[in-house]
Parts: sequence; C-alpha cells; structure tokens
Amino acid sequence: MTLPLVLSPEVAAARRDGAPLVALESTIITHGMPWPQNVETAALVEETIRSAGAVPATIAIMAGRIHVGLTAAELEALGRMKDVAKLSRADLAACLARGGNGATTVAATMIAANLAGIAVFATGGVGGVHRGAETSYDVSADLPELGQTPVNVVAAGAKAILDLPKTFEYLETLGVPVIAFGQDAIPAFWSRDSGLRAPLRMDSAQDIAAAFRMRRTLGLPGGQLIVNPIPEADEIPAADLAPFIAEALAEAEARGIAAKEVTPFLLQRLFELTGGRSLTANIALVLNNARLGAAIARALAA
Ligand code: PSU
Ligand code: MN
Repeated sequence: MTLPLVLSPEVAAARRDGAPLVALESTIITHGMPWPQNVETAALVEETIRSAGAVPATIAIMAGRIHVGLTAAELEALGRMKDVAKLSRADLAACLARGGNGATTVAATMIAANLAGIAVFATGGVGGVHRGAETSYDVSADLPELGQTPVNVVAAGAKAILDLPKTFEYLETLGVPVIAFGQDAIPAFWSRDSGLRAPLRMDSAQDIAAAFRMRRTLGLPGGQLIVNPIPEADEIPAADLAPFIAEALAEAEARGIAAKEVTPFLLQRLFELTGGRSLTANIALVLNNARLGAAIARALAA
C-alpha cells in the first residue's frame, strides 16, 4: 500500500531543494475561528511564512488523501464547509481508508508533517488537560503526540479553558521539552504570562534548532513545544477573559458537551462572548507564531 500523501507543487519543490518548510493545521480553520476570518487568517499566515523565507504547508484530508499544501481555492472551500470532521490521531486512518474529508488537529497535523518530512509546525494554541480531567479524563491527544512525533510545534501556550498546570505537568511526564521563547514564563495564549515558570527558555531560533537536532542524535522520540508569547500590543489581560471562560465552561457542562466537541464548543462560545476582541488577539498571535516557525525552519535547514 502506498502512502496517501499529496504534496502541492510549492511544497514538493521546497522538499526537493531542501528549503525550509512550516506545516499549518486545518482544525484552526474549520473549528477554531469563524468564517471569513478563518480563511483570511489562513492566507495571511501563509504569506507571513513566505515573507519570512520559508514555505507554508497547510495540511488537510481531502477525498482520502493527506494534502500537504493547499491552493487558495482549497483553503477557501475548507473554510466555508459546515460540519467538517475534526481528525485527531484516532480518526486519521479510518477517514483516509473511507476516502473521506476532514480537518487535522495538532496531533494529526504533526503525524502528517512528519510523513512529509516537515519538522516545524506553527499554530495558535495546543490542546491540553481539560479542567475537571480528574473526573472526565479529558486529555487532548495533542499531548502524547508531542511525546512521540518529532515535530517542533510553535504555539502561544494553551487557552485558559484548560487546566494549565496539569497540562504542563503532563508534558513533563511525557518528556516533552516546553521552551518559552524570549521570556521565563509560560505564556497563556491571549496573555503573555500564565504565572507558570517555563522549564526551558530560549532566545533564538538557532538554539531551538540545535536542541531539536540533539534530541535526534540521542535517539529520543517526540517533538518540542515552543511557547511564544503574544505581542504586547495585542495582549488581553487574563482577568478580562476569566468571566467569559467561566461562562463557556458552565454552558458546556450544562449541555453535556463531551469528547471531541468540548474544545470546538468552548472556542466558539468564547468568540461569541468576547465579540471581536479575542479573535483579533488570536490572529495576531498566530501570525507571530508563523514568523517564529519560519525562523526555526530556516535554522534547521541551514
Ligand atoms: N486550541 C485553540 N485553538 C484550536 C484548537 C485548540 O486555542 O483551534 C484545536 C487544535 O486543532 C487542537 C484541537 O489540536 O483543537 C484540540 O482538540 P481536543 O482538545 O479535542 O484534542
Ligand atoms: Mn478531548
């Protein structure tokens, strides 16, 4: 059986030339942001990566094949689609075998990027350990993926809809290096400081690339999580968002939202509850992560 992998012409050329590549996920497009900002942001992220000297590779499943690199028309179609399947590690093979379509989460995007030989991936926020996980056992498959698939994931931390201390404890258990970029604290998505100290701090893309190469040399499986603080100008104080997070969580509980629906439901409600504010910040931090992702990809290609 051959690998159902399709590289876009731009990505295939970059692979051939050894040019730096940055993978991008599609669940952020289908389940993470509303239309039309989702498609506008996806295009802007790709342009940002090109301007920073790397090649973007947005990943999605279409007609039973893993597409690495989408055309503008494919991005637009994906962003407008309703009820797109959200595919994580557990869903990927069945969807491909059935010839289906779907958007890839951080975990599934890491798997696809690794299959395509891409070692850097930029996104907004990663999944984590949910609040109340001690009873629900809701832990995102993104975390064990970081422990086993060799991809550098650049994110702005995790949203406070999650239990952040438990999320970072769990990553430590899995042996995932969590590297704060340019500061000592782990950022908390919309705000720059979660109040948690990062296990590692690095101030250059070169240092991040060197640590990744050393992991490979040592034969250690898994990736690195680079947590990049949102630019100061775009930050929203954690206290401003806390009541909205509490409200979204209470609603999810009251409505019995479970399993794969939890994260999309909470993200959607937060966008609604905060109006445009959380979305503007979200776009700014994704672009910021795209720039750092490109720099890491270039350092790895050098
Ligand atoms: N967190 C965000 N934005 C997102 C997601 C998480 O701030 O778009 C998406 C990502 O695709 C992530 C997924 O991989 O949700 C995690 O879902 P779950 O918690 O069901 O594993
Ligand atoms: Mn879950």
